Amino acid sequence: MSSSTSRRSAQSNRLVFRFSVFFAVLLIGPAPSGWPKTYSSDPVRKPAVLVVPLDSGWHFREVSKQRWYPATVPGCVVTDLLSSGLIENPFLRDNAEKLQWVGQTYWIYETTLLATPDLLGFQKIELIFKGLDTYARLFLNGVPLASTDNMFREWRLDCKKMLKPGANKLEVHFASAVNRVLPSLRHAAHPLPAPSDPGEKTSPYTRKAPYQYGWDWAPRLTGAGIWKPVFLEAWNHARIADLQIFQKNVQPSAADLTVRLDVLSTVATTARISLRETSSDRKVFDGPFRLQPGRNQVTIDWTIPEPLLWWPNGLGPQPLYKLAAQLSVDGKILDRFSRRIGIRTLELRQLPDAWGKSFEFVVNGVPLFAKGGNWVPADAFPARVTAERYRALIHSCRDANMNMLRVWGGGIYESDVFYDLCDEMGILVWQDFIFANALYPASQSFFESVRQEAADNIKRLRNHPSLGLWCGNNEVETGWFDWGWKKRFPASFWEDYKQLFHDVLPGACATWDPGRPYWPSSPSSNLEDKPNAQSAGDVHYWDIWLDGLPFKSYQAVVPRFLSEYGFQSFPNFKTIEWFTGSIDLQLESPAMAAHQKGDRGTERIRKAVSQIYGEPKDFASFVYLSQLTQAEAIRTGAEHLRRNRPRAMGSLYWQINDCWPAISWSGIDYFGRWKALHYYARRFYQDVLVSPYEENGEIKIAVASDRTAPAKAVLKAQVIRFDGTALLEARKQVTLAPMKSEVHWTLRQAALLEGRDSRQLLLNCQLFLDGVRVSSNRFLFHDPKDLRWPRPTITVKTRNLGGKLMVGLLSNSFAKDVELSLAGHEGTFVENYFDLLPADPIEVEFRPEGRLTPEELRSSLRIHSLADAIATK
Ligand code: BMA
Repeated sequence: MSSSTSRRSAQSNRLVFRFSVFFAVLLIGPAPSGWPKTYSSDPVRKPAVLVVPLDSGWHFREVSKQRWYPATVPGCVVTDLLSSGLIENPFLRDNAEKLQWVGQTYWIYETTLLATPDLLGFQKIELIFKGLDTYARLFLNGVPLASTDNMFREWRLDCKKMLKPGANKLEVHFASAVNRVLPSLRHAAHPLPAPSDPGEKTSPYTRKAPYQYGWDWAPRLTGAGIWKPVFLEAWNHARIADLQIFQKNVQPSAADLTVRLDVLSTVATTARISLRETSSDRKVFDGPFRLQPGRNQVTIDWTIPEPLLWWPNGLGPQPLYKLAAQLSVDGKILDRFSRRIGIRTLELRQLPDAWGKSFEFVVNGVPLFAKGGNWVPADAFPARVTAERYRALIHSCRDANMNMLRVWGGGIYESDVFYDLCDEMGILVWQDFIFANALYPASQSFFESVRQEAADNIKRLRNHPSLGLWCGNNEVETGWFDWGWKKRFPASFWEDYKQLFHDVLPGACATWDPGRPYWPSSPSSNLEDKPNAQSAGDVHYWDIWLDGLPFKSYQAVVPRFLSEYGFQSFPNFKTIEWFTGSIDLQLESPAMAAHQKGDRGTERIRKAVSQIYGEPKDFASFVYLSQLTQAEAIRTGAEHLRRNRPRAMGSLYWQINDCWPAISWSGIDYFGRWKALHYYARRFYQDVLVSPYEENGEIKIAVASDRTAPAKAVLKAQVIRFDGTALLEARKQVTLAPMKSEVHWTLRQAALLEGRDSRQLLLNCQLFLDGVRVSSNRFLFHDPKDLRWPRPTITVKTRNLGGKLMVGLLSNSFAKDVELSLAGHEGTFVENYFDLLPADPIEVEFRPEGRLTPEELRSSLRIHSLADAIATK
């Protein structure tokens, strides 16, 4: 660093601070007596706050039975029953359907907590439940402590007076979420609609994850449980309750931030706050302030000179700053608290333009084409999703060149680790509030519960740079206008809707997270037009899946931002073998039917497969073709959207992942195995994409660029026979305009094919930057079922390349959708479901789980391509 730079930094580091109106700056007074002599079990994080995790010693029983069984906390009753061998695995065969009694039963969880003299010596002792699913009554030593009714809230309960020295009994009594609501539902004049709830439709009345009631890709397993951590927090005098960082002004020279601390105090005293940015180990602030009993707020200005900006994946790096706060009195540390942030500006830009009104996220002044998909909970039992599983899934999204995930409103507010990983990997999060496909009660108590739920989750998530948008709900506005609710229900229901999604929730956002965009529903145009208007707002487009339209029909729709579109497929064959137990491996078996929750799902897949590919040779071929069909559907949609940048500025397909092993719209199955779709996504989401398509008898070759700088490129187009003979070839120098899509070539199909057998031809398009092929794509002149497929011979070589296991492949004729798999080993191919052109070898890395030699890889490798799966002509 030059001396002038360091001087500049030093100057900006002379921080100006101001306290909020609640404070006066005073000198530090003498320490109050009675500070604990020894501090915390966790000296790094919470020096004077004693945190006692209550994750052990739990057992559970059915309310009407006497026998106890061990329980895991955090966890849930279904997984506890499974661990004790009391039920069969709900994910196998059709077991889930037989387990409905679990959700209709009342359960008791119990543990003993030990109150040591150390603990009891604290002034304040609070019992914290980070999440209870859902209707629970809590007892400490038999005395009622609280009752809960919202899975998404946190509960902090003062329990100091109720604790006795030694053993204390903590009980959690869970009611059945369904049965608790049923009696009142029987008398309702207008039971609330909930078309996606396959049961008694109690779900709108209960603040519990909607998908657990069953969805068109999820089993119905309503359960109950302590699904998030529970612990005691003991403290003296004061603690830091929260820390919020506002980014007021971000410029290349400096970022002006405000740090707001919430400090709870039981005493009037003078304390000292110090703030440090830990990655650069810089002091941000150190000074005294006066505490009053109750809630205190202090605001401190923080300037970061020449800030490193946080970018979404593909646009730049993801530097993070960590701010550590320390609260002390008379040199004794009372509490520590830290938060991580990324410096960036973010705007949801909606401006009138030639097509209506834009809908685009703008990060650090750069309009972002959102590339990603919809995220659903990664398990029917969310407590058992480990950090490793989250990491693998989000890493998979990053690897597929995604920059945005929509946390869909029928699931859960995700765990902290999810947002941490999104921060680290540059994935922006479109966060729905958890309301989906239903209308909701309008009582003041319901609104109050939602307000609390919003406060808890907004406060928990608001410092994450990945958090891009709060959205009121999934498809509730659509339900009102397009699913007949407007006709069926009193107009007052619409007023209730507006109160919740146009008042309560945006109000909560304005209070606790001003500055972050709020969007009332997905899809919506914010009531300026009907939901799903193509001129403004976001759209869910489902006609291709629901009406069986040809995939090309995507080209007739140009939304401003497509936040849902999808197509189902079967999961990886190994996954199917797992859930069926390899018994009855065929389309219509009971196990298979139990794992297909979509309306006529398999029928729709089968129809599309036969329209595009013809008849599969066998069941395994059908599974493979179902994945190609799905991948091709979404590829067609995604490429079309990208070709329409900047009119269309987002592609979030339905859906990224699964909550159990199933036939669904996911691109990654429950076990984390990538389907063909996810491999395709990696290609159709790369920052520069060549995309050939047909329109009115013309073949157009477009290039979409998400790069922020222009680039000179070479575009190469060839008409090739499947045996490798090149019939036509042309090259063109093109300039790729930044953040734009353009057609660079228009060819008349008839002229191109004249006198040739188009059933054995393909158009191969390649794009080179500085001599390197950055994108390639092919166009076929017919559906694959009508083509004349040769049977390719693929030569394989495996080797160890600097510690990486590589598979080299060369084909003697066009091999479409080459699928690599391994018998008897687990691992991931970095590329898969790709096309091999004759004389164009490729090398693919394989990342094994465990050790594997190149020879073992070679001998267990299975290679298939399209010609192996269909009857060739
Ligand atoms: C979308 C979603 C979900 C559903 C999916 C597939 O509209 O919002 O409700 O699972 O369709 O049908």
